Amino acid sequence: MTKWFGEKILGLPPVASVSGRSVDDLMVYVHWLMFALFIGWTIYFLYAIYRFRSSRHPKADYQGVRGHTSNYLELAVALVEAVLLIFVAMPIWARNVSQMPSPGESTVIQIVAQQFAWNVRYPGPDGVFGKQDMKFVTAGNVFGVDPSDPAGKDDIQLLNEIHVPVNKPVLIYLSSKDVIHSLKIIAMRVCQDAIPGLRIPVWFTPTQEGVYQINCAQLCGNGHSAMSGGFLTVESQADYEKWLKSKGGAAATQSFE
Ligand SMILES: [Cu+2]
Repeated sequence: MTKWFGEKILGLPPVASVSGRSVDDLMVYVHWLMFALFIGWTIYFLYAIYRFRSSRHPKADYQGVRGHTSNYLELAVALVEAVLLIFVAMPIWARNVSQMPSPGESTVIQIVAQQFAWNVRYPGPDGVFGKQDMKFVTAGNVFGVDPSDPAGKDDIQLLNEIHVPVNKPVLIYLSSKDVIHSLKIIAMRVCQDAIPGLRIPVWFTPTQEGVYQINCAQLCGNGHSAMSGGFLTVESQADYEKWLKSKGGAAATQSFE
């Protein structure tokens, strides 16, 4: 019922991650509450038009309402809102920030946003990211990779292109090179600000293969809309490995040396 309401009535976009369903559930609950309020207010509006019509009340009553029903109704609405916030919204958030998957069981990716693209970095075949330091950051080395660290030699750096295997947690370390951007992948129900100087972890577990658009959810400059040129491809483990291998070859030409 919740799923049907979300998809058919609210028109929520397809969800393709494990935690995405609970985000949709919350949106559906909030809309149910709003629907109940809409019905309630409409009934009250029509009742007030009829009850206080001018033929029955030629002179205004300056004292107004005397009962406490409206107070109780207000209180009931606030109570439902509190329940949604404390027992639905907060647990979703708590799960997302406190139950991060370990890097060992995840596809680990670094992303540095910039005006107006997404820099993506994989640890390469050895599974280890090369050392990074602010002092190495240049226009061509946005991740500040230490050129002397052998672990960084096979790292793969890409633009606007993320591939991940399906049904495995994806752990992204997100940052920004210039201004505040926001990594938004609607199908994964993920949205996280990318802030210069901070490395913020964000994670999701994709459940459906496909190609999903990435958006920037902060108005970051005049080319802001170009950041929707980023795509997330969710594929089988075999396809992912094949893709990674093909990029591994290309990585040599993108070496920072
Ligand atoms: Cu942006």
